[in-house]
Amino acid sequence: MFFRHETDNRLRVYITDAEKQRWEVPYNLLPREKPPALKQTIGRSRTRKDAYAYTYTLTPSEYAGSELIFLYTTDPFTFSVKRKSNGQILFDSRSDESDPYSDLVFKDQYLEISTKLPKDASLYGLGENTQPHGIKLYPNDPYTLYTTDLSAINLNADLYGSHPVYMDLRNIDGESSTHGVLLLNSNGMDVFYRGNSLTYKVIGGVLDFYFFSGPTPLDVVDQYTQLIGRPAPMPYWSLGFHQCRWGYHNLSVVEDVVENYKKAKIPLDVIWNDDDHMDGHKDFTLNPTNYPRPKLLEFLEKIHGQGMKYIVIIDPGIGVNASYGVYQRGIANDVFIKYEGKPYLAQVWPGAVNFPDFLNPKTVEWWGDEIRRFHELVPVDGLWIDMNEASNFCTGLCTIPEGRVCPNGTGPGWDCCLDCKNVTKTRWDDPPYKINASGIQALIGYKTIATSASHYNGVLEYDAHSIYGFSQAIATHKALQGLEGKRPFILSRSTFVGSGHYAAHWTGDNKGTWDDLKYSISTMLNFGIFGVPMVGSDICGFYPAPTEELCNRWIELGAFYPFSRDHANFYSPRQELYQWETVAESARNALGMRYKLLPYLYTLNYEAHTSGAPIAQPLFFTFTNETKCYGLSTQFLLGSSLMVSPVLEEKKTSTDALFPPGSWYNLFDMAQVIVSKEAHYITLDAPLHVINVHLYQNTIIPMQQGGLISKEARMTPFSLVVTFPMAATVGAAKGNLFVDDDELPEMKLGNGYSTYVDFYATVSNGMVKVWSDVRESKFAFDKGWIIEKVTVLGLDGVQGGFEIEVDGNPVANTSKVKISTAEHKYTEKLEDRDQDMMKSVMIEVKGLE
Ligand code: MIG
Repeated sequence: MFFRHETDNRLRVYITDAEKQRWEVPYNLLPREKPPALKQTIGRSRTRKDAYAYTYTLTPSEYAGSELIFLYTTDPFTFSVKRKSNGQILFDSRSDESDPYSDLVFKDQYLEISTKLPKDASLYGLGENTQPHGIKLYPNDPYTLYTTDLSAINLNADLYGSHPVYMDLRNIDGESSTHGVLLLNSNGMDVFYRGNSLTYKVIGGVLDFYFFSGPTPLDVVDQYTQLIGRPAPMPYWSLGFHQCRWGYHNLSVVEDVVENYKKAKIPLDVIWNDDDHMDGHKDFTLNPTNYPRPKLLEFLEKIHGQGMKYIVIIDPGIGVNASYGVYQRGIANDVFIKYEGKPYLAQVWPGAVNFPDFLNPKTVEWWGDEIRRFHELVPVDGLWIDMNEASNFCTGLCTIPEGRVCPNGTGPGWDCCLDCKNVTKTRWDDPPYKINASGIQALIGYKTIATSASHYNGVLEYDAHSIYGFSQAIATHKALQGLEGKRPFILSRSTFVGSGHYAAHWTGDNKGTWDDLKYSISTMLNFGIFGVPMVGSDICGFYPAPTEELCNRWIELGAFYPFSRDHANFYSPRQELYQWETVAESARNALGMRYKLLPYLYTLNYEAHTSGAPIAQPLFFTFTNETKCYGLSTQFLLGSSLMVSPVLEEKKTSTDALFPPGSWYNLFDMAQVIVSKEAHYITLDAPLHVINVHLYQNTIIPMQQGGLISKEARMTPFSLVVTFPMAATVGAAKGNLFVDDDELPEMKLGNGYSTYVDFYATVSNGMVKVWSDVRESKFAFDKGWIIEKVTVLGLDGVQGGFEIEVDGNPVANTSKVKISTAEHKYTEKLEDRDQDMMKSVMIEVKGLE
């Protein structure tokens, strides 16, 4: 056992076998401090047998950091973590008679440890998991972590990613504090949350705990991403809208889709190909008939000229095919995962495949070279890495029967067509403890790489399974960055602790149902906590076919996902947004707003990259003391103050939305305001084309005029929306803006290609002041970016006159400036403040420069 206060807010507790080296998440993939070699055993664990009989006396040793205190006993070994400032026990592995669960067990293939929890703690995290009960962990729901190609429609099961981290929010007498707990371990595990305790049952590795002291949720993600890697900077265009589907049979269809988006005047930045462009499903190839290269290049030149981008899929399985260059070079460089000394044979879309071993430096090099070659063939703007859990159509060991050709090139065929036999069951294939794999206690090698297969340096698939997609994302990121020196965009299905540093994520195969629409919010919010803030779900559902009404509601919500993409299955009918006139209208409305908000979203991306702050956040991130927000999973915030309240039910034209206390301004009309005295639900109108988005008081957000492509929207003049509490006579608001050259790999200040602005506004005595503090103004100045309009919401008593000052200049004296107060839309008297709805006083100052 080793512990260390690594920073003021981070405590590490590391428990391993003192005698034997054990598997750990590789330090080169997830850089962090190495613990010292442990020379002696300091504690022993008790056996289960005497759990009840043992009378516990605690005379712990105690070590205090600046906020987290570590306490332990040696016989038996137990530990606990205490918050210094309020004395709360945050983690407590001590057992007592009332709780028989909490024995520490440390065996070769089975580790178990528990913590007690106060009953009213709210926990979040532990994924990837579709959580029917919402973001807050639900007692006795299973949380199994093991990367699996299991569609997102499976509730409470081990989906594509593994994130053994949770956030624990506690509210005592109205005061809340939050901490985070990471068990850095890549082996399969079941986590049992019972409401008053939590137990980890892990099938290997070490118990490497990190505790983050918070005390706010934003502090926790800041501290967490400081350890695991800050979220990747995203290129500007990736915040635009994306269209994809499986089954764009040829290039003309793709061209047609792009054309139709233009015709329908629906914004579109990125067009995607699933595996339809490939030749026989083989990575890095083009189908010569359906996607002839010269035509594709022509198409790309055209859309690139307009500022649009193109992304294609790749799967990790490399087709075993003697005439396929990628495979030949892979074999020549010995890059594949092995079984009994030979490349492990599996089956995925191309038929027989081998899986690259991304833990092998040679593989990383080869992969980079293949991406470089492909990029010369097709100048893609990003890569989509799918099936990297890894997914295998067969279980066990495959052989290629003489003369058998697996169906390929003709669409889906999930069955294993090769001859597959069970592997000889070693303890790695059939471990003594069975996690709830695939939600059915399947063997852990079920439809994936045999867990007794081996990686570089003798590492077992058993241990490295859940970092496959993570290691692939790292290799892919390295390759893309090396290409043109541009900021990479990668979308990965499988993720692990640290994946957000390299990739975005979508929530996998969902269904076009109202339930799945709702679940998408919880999964998105969870990924923000996991440090993967660029996330979204397949808009309108992956399969089988959405209704028109559902697709309306989905684009209204999906327009506010950080990653906004419509994607559909091979067998689904076409579901591009222009396919229905009503959906097109909802899309123009919702995506129209998204494109006006792009500077705000991009600034949130910068904040995510510098502080881990999720782009989409649960309400409790801002309203930490409002217990009504703790389980809220039907609304969310973009940043800390823009609230999205979607319709999630069929045949509804209104929605009940929770409004934490304060003034909330409808962002679409800027006239309606909701003033909430205490957190309560309000029924909002939401006809088919309406999505409710409200801006909180004391905020300044930057907006632009929008457009059909982010590149154009980006060049339009800026405006600021400033909100004060409704009818405020005194108030202060702030906001910020980050702009840069988004093609640069790094997103930062100080490189000469970026500008950062803090905005401030105050109101007092009829005087409104708006000012900014600009860092590195040259970049924005050279671009000719100006703020031409400031809209101030929430002012009282304009009848009494007011003055406005922008950056120290009284604007009333400038002839260019038009101050419009004519549009005040309040109809009710301001004294009627108890009413939920009032019209706001609005001041617009136009013509600023
Ligand atoms: O076995 O590439 O989740 O988005 O369309 C299915 C085809 C493989 C699964 C992905 C989905 C994608 C599909 N892929």
